[in-house]
Parts: sequence; C-alpha cells; structure tokens
Amino acid sequence: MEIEKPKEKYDQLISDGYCVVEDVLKDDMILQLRSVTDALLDAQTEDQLAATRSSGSMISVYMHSLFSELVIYPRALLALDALGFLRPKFSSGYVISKPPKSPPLFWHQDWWGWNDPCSYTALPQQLFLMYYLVDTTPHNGCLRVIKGSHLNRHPLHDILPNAHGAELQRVDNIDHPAFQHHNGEIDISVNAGDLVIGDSRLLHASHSNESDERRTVITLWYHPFFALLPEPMQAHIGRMRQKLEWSDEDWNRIEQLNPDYQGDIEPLQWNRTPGPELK
Ligand SMILES: O=C(O)CCC(=O)C(=O)O
Repeated sequence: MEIEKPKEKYDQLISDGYCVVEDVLKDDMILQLRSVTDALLDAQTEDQLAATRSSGSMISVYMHSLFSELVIYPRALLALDALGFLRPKFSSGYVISKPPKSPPLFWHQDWWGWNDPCSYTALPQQLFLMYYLVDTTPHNGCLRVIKGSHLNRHPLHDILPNAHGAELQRVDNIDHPAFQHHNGEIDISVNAGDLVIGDSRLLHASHSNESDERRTVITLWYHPFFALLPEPMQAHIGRMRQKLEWSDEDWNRIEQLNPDYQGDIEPLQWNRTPGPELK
C-alpha cells in the first residue's frame, strides 16, 4: 500500500493535531469488525446505554480477540511507518458506538499527562487511531475537531469541567457549552475504513446521529515515540493494559507494540486538565 503525501500528513498531524489516511481497512476486515462490534453492542443493557448517552457505548477492545489483529493491522502500521513513527507502542482502545437518533458527543481532549512539561511541547505523546465502520457525515455523527487545540489554549479549555463528567455523559443539560458549536471547529467526514490519526490533546467531539443506523468507531491509542517519553510517563503507560478477554496468543500477537517499562521510577500522576502553561 502506498501512503500518499506522508510528509504533508506528518506536518498536518504535528501542526493541526490530526490527519486522515484513506482506505486503510480492507472490506473483509470491515465486515468482521462490524459483526464482532454488533454482537458486543447488542449485549449492552439499558442502564449501560443510559450512562453513556453522549459518547454512545464504550466497550474496551480487550473484550475481543479480533481487536488484537486490528492493533497490528499491517496497513495501519505501514501508515505509521510512512509518517516516521518507526517504533510505536499500543496501550488501550474502545469501541464507541452512537445508536440511531442519539445526541452529540461533548467536546473533550483525552490526554492524562498534563503534569509533565513535555505535554506543552510539539512532541505527540499519544495518538488516537480511529476507524469508523460506516461512512460518516454531520448527519450520522461524524467527528469534529478544533484544529491546533493540542498546542494552543481555546476558550473551551476553561469551560470544560471534568472532561468525562458523568453529567455530560448522561446529557443532563444539552444546552451546556460542551455540546455547542465553537470557533474553529471543523467536520471530519470519512469513508468506512479510512484511518483518522490525531493527537490525544486535540479538542474533539462528534455530531448527533440523526440517522436510523448505528455509527460505530474503534479508537486505538498508540504512543508514537514511546522511547523518547519521560520515564514517569513510560511507567504509567506500561501499566495501562487490562487482561479481560484477550488470550496469551492475543498478547503475543501484539508483542512488538508492548510498551515495556522495566525501570523503578514512580508512574506519572494522572491529570486530564491542562495547566496555565497551555497558552
Ligand atoms: O465517537 C467519536 O466520533 C469520537 C470518539 C472519541 O472522542 C474518542 O474516542 O476519544
């Protein structure tokens, strides 16, 4: 597979906080992922659905072996390689699915390492790789992002409470600013199987799903420069894996992407809120 304009994509990812690599998943993988995610989603209870009305269902990728194959999907690793991420590591991921006629996902960013000074530099500590399993548009809940917000403060940074607050998840108040439109937001509509790569610090959200079909995305978290991260950050990442349903064979499959930390430094404290250093 030839990645088109890898250097331009790299520049966009570093400066804007995201880029899109088209046509990464082959049809047979999309079909398998749809079938596995549909079965997991059909098993969700009403209570589970109500607790995550905004994001839609959130199911760990450690709940099914197929996702370990997605973690090392050769065309995705080729894309990372073409962007210059030669030794990426993997830490976790979720199946996130918006049911038909469901509300928007609130604005948030996902970075937890704001206590470390490197979080205020251009170094991408953690990337999301998002695979949408259906074509997306604003009508069925496509992704929205605020370009450059991984490196620059935006008014939303000061408005958002606890980034994944239970009230926002339940959509207690749809008039909250976290559900509104904001300066600089752009829609990212993709085709099923395209790969959206983004910096975990980027402010992002999604539109409501007004369609009659489920809109599922699989988000996987990678660390493109794991070996260059400060040791306390490596130590935290090294502890993120969960056993759940993956077998030893699944773990062996992703061994090359295992974020192994052998030192004895204390893990960095988890902090989802950027400090005043973010200007
Ligand atoms: O549901 C979406 O479109 C975005 C999911 C998301 O925000 C995330 O995985 O962090």
